[in-house]
Formats: sequence, structure tokens, C-alpha cells
Amino acid sequence: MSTPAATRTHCPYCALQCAMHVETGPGGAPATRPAEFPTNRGGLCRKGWTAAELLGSAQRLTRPLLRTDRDSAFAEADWDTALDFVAERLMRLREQRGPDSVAVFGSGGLTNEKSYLLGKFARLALGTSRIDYNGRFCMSSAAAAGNRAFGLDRGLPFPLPDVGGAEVVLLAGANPAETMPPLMGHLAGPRLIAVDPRRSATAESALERGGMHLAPRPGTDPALALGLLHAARTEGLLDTAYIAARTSGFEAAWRHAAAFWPEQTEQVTGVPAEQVRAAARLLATANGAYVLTGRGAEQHAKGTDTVAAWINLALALGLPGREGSGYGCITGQGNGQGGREHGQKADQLPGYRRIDDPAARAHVAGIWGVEAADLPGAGLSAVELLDALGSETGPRALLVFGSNPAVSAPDAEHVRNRLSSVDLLVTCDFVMSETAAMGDVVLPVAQWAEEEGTMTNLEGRLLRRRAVLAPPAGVRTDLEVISGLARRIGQPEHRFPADAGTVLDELGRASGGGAADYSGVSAERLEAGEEVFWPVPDPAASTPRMFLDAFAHPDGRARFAAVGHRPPAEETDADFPLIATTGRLMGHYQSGAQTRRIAELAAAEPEAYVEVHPETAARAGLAEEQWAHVVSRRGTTLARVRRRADARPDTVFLPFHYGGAQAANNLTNAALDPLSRMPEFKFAAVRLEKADGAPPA
Ligand SMILES: Nc1nc2c(c(=O)[nH]1)N[C@H]1C(S)=C(S)[C@@H](COP(=O)(O)OP(=O)(O)OC[C@H]3O[C@@H](n4cnc5c(=O)[nH]c(N)nc54)[C@H](O)[C@@H]3O)O[C@H]1N2
Ligand SMILES: Nc1nc2c(c(=O)[nH]1)N[C@H]1C(S)=C(S)[C@@H](COP(=O)(O)OP(=O)(O)OC[C@H]3O[C@@H](n4cnc5c(=O)[nH]c(N)nc54)[C@H](O)[C@@H]3O)O[C@H]1N2
Ligand code: SF4
Ligand SMILES: [Mo]
Repeated sequence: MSTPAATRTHCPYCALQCAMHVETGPGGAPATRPAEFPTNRGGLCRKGWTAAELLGSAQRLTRPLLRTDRDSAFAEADWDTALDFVAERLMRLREQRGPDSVAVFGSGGLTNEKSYLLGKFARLALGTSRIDYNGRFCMSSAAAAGNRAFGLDRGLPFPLPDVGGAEVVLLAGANPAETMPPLMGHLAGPRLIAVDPRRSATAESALERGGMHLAPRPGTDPALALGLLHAARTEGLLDTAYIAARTSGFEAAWRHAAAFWPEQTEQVTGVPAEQVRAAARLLATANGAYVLTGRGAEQHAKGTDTVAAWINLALALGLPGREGSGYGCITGQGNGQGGREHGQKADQLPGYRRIDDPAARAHVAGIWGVEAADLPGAGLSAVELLDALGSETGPRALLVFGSNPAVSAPDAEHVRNRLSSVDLLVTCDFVMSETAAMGDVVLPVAQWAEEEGTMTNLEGRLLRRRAVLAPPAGVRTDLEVISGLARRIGQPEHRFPADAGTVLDELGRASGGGAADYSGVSAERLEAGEEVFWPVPDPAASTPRMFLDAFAHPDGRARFAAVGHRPPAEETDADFPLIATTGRLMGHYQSGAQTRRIAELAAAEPEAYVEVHPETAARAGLAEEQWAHVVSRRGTTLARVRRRADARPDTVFLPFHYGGAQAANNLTNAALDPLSRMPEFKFAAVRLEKADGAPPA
């Protein structure tokens, strides 16, 4: 592998999309080094520093793998054989059982171009309504709440450096000190209020610098947000002029808050009333304040309303749509933002259009050269799609691009059963993920540093991903795979180009006039280093700050949501007395398929653990480092005990980066938010038991 002189691109992992140079490192292998950029300001986290290792890894897949019997081993196949096999099986299923018998599962890690072409492939080449993606696990609750409140959803509707100018920042269920370390540089100035049931690294940092840590019982954020609103109003700290001029629905929302005196809030959340008052005062009197939410607020069966409760607080204090203040959702995956705009979501067409909107259908059908009536309607959301696999009316084939649901989906043992029940499981990946290993065909694809494309980061900022080196022989890009399959299914070649630039041009036209309008984006603008934030309706446009004049609802006003507090989907009881919540470690990414294959990262955190209060551990007879079963009503996770004196005694925490018996998702609850269809990753009722012996390797 030879790497040319340093080429500037962006990290393969999270939504911060840190800028980096890829160059020849010591020993001749490619290496990464941070680049100056407004979001990461010359910083990278440990994952970014080690990202190049997987490019040349011995665990890398370089030949298509195929088997016709799941009990036998995979055998190498050439590309024509593998693609012919997949296309033939898809067409046969479609003929026998109709187009909805084949399904596609995409990812917020895919470039804009891939997300777009994958959605088009599903609707046009396969004719199926059944496409959805792992973004349902990720930010769909914030998206739903943002759309409802502001009429439009862009993670941060302002550039990240703006946040650094504020006096106070409230972070609800976000732990950027581990999940986006360079972001913490922007938070060095403001005082932080960290809302997290755990003493997370972010909460620690807040306390060190004169801020606050509010540690509610998991799942009680709505009550806490209502309590803060109550306390701010009692002290006369609401922005009544803003509420009157720029919002609607305050009184209906207030009726839910009226009962949440700080003492009542303490009863429900466990956060001392005095802390509720102090936090409300700190936030409401700040000269410049932001409320930012992460997965801790969203990943609940009431995630949309939980985010809405935090947005209500921000609106009541007059923060959104103001210079120097605001509300934002910290998106997660590399292209978590762009991935939700271009049509890989079950209910969506490119440009953030709704698939059930006749005008949207007509527009997109026009770009695609088909009749609107030829486009399928809305399909099933991710968890429902996985749940339907292999059933009488459900999909019998699944194509997976950029996700590892055997590890990352809720109630994972059930999901693995569903995955093994289909007639055809095809995974595109560069490593043998747990999901790929269950299937019939694995197609080896190019990695980030080997392909062109664009990404949209957490600020709605467009970025260029650049091919630094050629992929290994035998490897194709995702776009080439989609294009090759489409042609074999009988689509004309021009409809599914494999060249990222051509796809971006078409994506621009398809998104034109939509909420997420990319029609003025071009590779040249990005190459020239121009700052481009969507919407981009023409070649001169860029929108770094949204909502300064008006919100995106027809009347220009933001809407309070009338939301109250409600309990989690399941409760603790005598058999399952503890709450398990789940999340991330700095050194691993998601299902761990990539980072568990990077030597330094694997060595630092090699196995699953569970954080437990020492008294809770003692009650279960568990010592430090001992292996425990964490048992829920659905399944069991094997994890080593780490005692933490600062943990809530009623709550344990597990990272979800490990597979098999150590998968946190063996125990999680697939209960869904009614609006966003996002699952309850952050609350499961569990008990702890001693595990005998070492876990299976
Ligand atoms: N190192 C690393 N970084 C990542 C990723 C990764 O896998 N590893 N993934 C990326 C992706 S896709 C995402 S989505 C982001 C996620 O980024 P974050 O949202 O920061 O990550 P999480 O750890 O899932 O959750 C944040 C916090 O929510 C807390 N929490 C749990 N339950 C509750 C609750 O009921 N209320 C509140 N207020 N908090 C609660 C957890 O204790 C945790 O500290 O990270 C991105 N960055
Ligand atoms: N318990 C619990 N579970 C969770 C969460 C939680 O907080 N708690 N968080 C959820 C969240 S927010 C998310 S985003 C999901 C993520 O979980 P997943 O959807 O499983 O995401 P990854 O682990 O990133 O899986 C990506 C897979 O695709 C491959 N890949 C990466 N890039 C590409 C590409 O460009 N093309 C192709 N073809 N393959 C690629 C990788 O090698 C890897 O095998 O997990 C969710 N699951
Ligand atoms: S913070 Fe995110 S984008 Fe930046 S180096 Fe780490 S993983 Fe990569
Ligand atoms: Mo995510």
C-alpha cells in the first residue's frame, strides 16, 4: 500500500467529523494526523489517531464470500458470481412473494451519495417499501421533536464554535468528553450543567470547572425539565417577550409543568430540590446559554417527548433562534445528519421530503424518470423491520450496508433469531462483523480513505471525504455494489452511477426545493475550502445559523409541545430491582466491529464491564473484576464488575461495544417511541448474578 503525500480528509467515525491528514507513517503504512478545522481545532481522539490501522489490517475482507448452506463455511467467490447470485435470488423472491419480500438496512455512517443511491435502489430497482436504517437507533427522537418544535430538524442549527461564547451550557444525556473529545475544547469557557444518571467524564469535567452535575434516575428527564421550567417561572426568569413574539402553545405546555415544584421533581428524579432551583437560576440568568441533548435523553420509549421537554425549557428561556444562545441535538454517526435526509428512511424521500406527500413523490419521480405511482409508500421502521424478518408477510431477504444489528439492535438475541430466519442475508462490510458472519453473502467494500463522497456533520456542515489511496485489489465501493446489483436486476446503467460526483449532482437536483436542499452543493465548493451549511438552494448559498428571523413553521413561530412525565416501558420489581442503562466508551465505536480490531483500542478495553455502586455489588455478592450476569426479562449480558462509589445505587451502566454473550443489547428493551420509532436502549429492569468461570472466548 503506498500513500501519497498528506491528503486532507475526515475521520471515519463520529459526527464531529474531525479533519485529518492521511499520510505515510513510520514503517510505510498509512497514518493519521489532525488538521486545523473549526470543529476539531487540531484535535483528534484516540479513535481518530488509530483509524488508519484498519486499512491494512489482516482482518480486512478482500474477496466476496458466499455459502449456500449456513452450516458450512464461507467460500471465496469472484464478484460476478456473487452479484449474480444475489440478484438472481432477489428477483426470484420478488416474483414469488412480491417486492416487499426483500428489504434493505442502511446506516448513518454512509456518505450522502450512498444514502441517496441506496434509497433509490430500494424504491426503484427492488420496488420495495422496506428500507430503513440504524439512524432509528440514534437521533430520530430528536429529529421528531425538532421538526415538531421548529418545523425543521438540523442537529445543531448553528456552528459549534458559537457554543464557546455562551456563559452556560446544559448537556442532557450527552457525554462528549468520551463520545466527541475535541468538542470539549468548545466547552472550556462556559459553565456546564451535565444531566446524566452517571458521574460521566463530562459530569466530572462540569464539576471541576464550577458547573453542576444533576444525576436523575434514568428515564426521568421529562420530570426534571418540567421542574427546571417550574423553578425558572417561579423566580420570574422566563423570557415572556420572546414567548409572546416567537412561540405558540406555552400555556398548554405549562399545565404539565405546573405540578412540578422542585420538591415534587426531587420525588420523581432524585435530584435534590435545591439543585433544581440552582440549575434553573444558573441557566436562566446566563448571558448566552445553550441546551444540548444526546442519546441519554432520546433513547427511551418516550424519547421524542423527552427531547420536547428540554426544548420547551429552552424556548421558555428564549434561547432558540437567537445569536449566542440556542438548542441543538448532538448527532452521532459520521453522517448521522446527512444520512437522515436523502431517503434511506422508511418514510422519506430525498431532500428530507415525506414519502406520503404527493408533491414530493411527483418531484422525485420526475428526477428518477418514473411515474409517482411507481414509487412504493412508507415502510417499516428499523426495529419493526428486523422484527418482521422471516415472518409470513415479512421480508425473506435483507441487504445490510454499514450496520451490525446482531450486536447493536435492542433485544439482540431476538434480532439474531430474526436475521437467521431469512432466506438471504447479504452484508457489505470491510470486516467480518457479527451480522456478516450470520449471512449467506459478504461483499468486501472500500473504506473511508479509499473513496470519494460527502458527509454532513453535526452542524449541518458539508464535508468532502477523499480517496487518499486505492482500495486493496478485489475490493469495490458501496456505490459500485449498488450499481452492479441494479444493473443485474434490469435497471438501465445511467440510473445507478457508481461515481460519487455524478450521484452528488443528481442528489442535489432531487433535494432541490426540499427542507434539506443540497442543490447548490458541489465538490468544487467543498474542495476550495468554502464553509457550506445546508440548506444550500443555490451555488452561493450557505446557512450557518438557522431560525434567527423565523422558525420553519408557516407562521414563523416555534411550538411548545404539551408534554408531561410518564414512566418507562417496563418497571423494576422484586425480580429485576435495578435499572440498566447503556452507552459508550471513548476507545470503542458502536458495535465495536471496527475498533475491536484495532490493537491499541482492543487492548485498552478488551471486554464488557458493568459499573455498579459498591453496596449494590456487595448485595449481589460481587467483588471487583468478577464476572457477572446482568439479567433482564429478555436476556443476559456477561460483564466484569467495576465498582464506582459515585454511581447511583439503583442503576448500573454497560457499554454496548461487545458481541455475543457480552452484548449489552441481549438485555435491552425494544419498546418503541410512538412517533420516532426509536427503542428504549437507556432503560431496562435487571438483576445481578454471579457468573461462574470465565466467559466463552
Ligand atoms: N467513543 C465513541 N464515540 C462515539 C460513538 C461511540 O460508539 N464511541 N458513537 C457516536 C454515536 S453514533 C453517537 S449516537 C454519539 C452518542 O453520544 P452520547 O449521547 O454522548 O453517548 P451515550 O454514551 O450513548 O449517552 C450519553 C449519556 O447518557 C447517559 N444516560 C443514560 N440514561 C440517561 C437518562 O435517562 N437521562 C439522561 N439525561 N442521561 C442518560 C449515559 O450515562 C451517558 O453518559 O456518540 C458518537 N461518538
Ligand atoms: N445498548 C445500546 N445499543 C445501541 C446504542 C446505545 O446507546 N446503547 N446506540 C445506538 C446507536 S446511537 C447507533 S448509531 C447504533 C450503531 O450501531 P451499528 O448500526 O451496528 O453501527 P456500527 O457498529 O458502526 O456498524 C457499522 C458496520 O458497518 C461497517 N461499516 C462502516 N462504514 C461502512 C461503510 O461506509 N459501508 C459499509 N458497507 N460498511 C461500513 C463497519 O465495519 C461495521 O461492521 O447502535 C445503537 N445501539
Ligand atoms: S471525535 Fe469523532 S471524528 Fe473526531 S477523531 Fe474522535 S471519532 Fe473521529
Ligand atoms: Mo448513534
